[in-house]
Amino acid sequence: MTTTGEHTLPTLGRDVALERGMAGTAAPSPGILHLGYGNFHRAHQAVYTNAAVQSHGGDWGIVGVANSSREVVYAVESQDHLYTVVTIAPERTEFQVPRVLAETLVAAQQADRVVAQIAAAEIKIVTLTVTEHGYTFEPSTGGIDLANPLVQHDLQVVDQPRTSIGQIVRGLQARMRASGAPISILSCDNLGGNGDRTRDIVTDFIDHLPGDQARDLLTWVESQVTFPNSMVDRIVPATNDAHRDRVATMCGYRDAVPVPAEPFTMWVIEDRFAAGRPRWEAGGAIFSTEVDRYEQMKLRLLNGTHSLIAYLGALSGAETIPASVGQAAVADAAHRVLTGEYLPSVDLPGGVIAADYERALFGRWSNTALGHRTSQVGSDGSVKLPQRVCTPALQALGEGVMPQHLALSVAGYLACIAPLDGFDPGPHAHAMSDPARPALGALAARSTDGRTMARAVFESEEIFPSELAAQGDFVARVGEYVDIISTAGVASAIDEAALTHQPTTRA
Ligand code: CS2
Repeated sequence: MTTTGEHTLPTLGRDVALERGMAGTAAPSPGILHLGYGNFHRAHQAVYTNAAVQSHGGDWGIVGVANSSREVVYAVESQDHLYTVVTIAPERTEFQVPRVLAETLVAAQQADRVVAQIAAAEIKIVTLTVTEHGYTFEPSTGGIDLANPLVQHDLQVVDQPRTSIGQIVRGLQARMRASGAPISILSCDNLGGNGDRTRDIVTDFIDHLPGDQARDLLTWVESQVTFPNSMVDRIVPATNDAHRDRVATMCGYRDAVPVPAEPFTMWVIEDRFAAGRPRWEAGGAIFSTEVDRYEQMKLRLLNGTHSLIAYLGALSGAETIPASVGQAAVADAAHRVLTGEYLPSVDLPGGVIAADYERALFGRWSNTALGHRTSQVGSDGSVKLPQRVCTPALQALGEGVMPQHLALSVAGYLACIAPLDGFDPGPHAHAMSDPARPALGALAARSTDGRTMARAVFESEEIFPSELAAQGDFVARVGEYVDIISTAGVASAIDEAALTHQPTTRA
């Protein structure tokens, strides 16, 4: 019991659920293991799985595996595996309690249990939201990152794998030896061709296993494991006290870990499941053979433009995405990058009309009630931006057009994460986390101006692939924008991009 103001509120759990007449409070037996148990999964896949189980039944309970943080896991455990999804539209808020979480684990402490669960025949699908850098891949080859010490650990040591890919492979190895039952690995991260990419990283990891471990395992994986591609979409901010208070006030119970989310939600999946799947259609999932088109559209038009809005916003003092896109100049830059530089590189799925999709995106980004922070979208740019920017930039450059706003996006990122000496990008940029911060900071400290710094960043090939580094004019333009941002301010850089903007034509 917790006391808020005059009221003593119960904490969410089985008793509260029963009292409120929530049908079937017990989760079904586990059929899915999810790696990366965080807010996105809890407001997306868990909600679809809940809808599937509520309307069609099935043993599709979820084993939620957090990577290293115990915080959410402890909280949901103490709430009988229940939590609230708070759907926030500007004009209304809705609450839902999914009942599909069967068990929770923390990989950093229970990796053997994770492996054992992946090996267990009742688990039929392993799903992942481990974010881009959780795939431990080497950007230039797309294969496993052999320079990563955790990967090396997992290749050499069988027990307690420390990377998600290591846990999957050790789980598959044990499964092959135990039942040999087929299974699917379903990536739900914002990576182009996420299923194919996961398969390539997994098989490359297996290839590098010492001794003769690879041979039988590769053949078994090829015949018994599928890696469907999927496109996931729902804006899910981080939880804060305002969300907890809203649940307390509106629902009459305390939930330490509610998940805020926008009303829009979309999941497009390739229907290639080796051992069955929940009827996710019940939650609105679309099974399609055009997943690649949906992915490309979402990754570039939504995520790519989102990055620009985040960096320009943070640099102009905007704490949230709606505050950023509420500035006319940022909205104009976002329209230009979306229609002029991203859209020409996208093959839209059948039936999608670009103008409608764009209008819907601006509506979603303008959801002020959601409070999605620029620092959240701007975090991890070193692994997000290459997925978003490279192909469209190379396409435009191939046609002799300088993609001004793609260069501005990269410059905005560099100015936020690795500011030149004497430039303060402000609190929202400081709040962005990025694994490349130390390395980029060192490059910035050695650079006298933006052009030198951009050259050093691209030459290092730590973030962007060599094809883009070879585009000298693009690299120089990124550097010029860094200089304009650092000396004249972000508003001048936005003006400069608008003045020089030339849309790419369709290839
Ligand atoms: C965002 C995404 O943080 C980011 O990079 O662009 O998390 C975005 O909100 C989701 O992909 C929406 O589906």
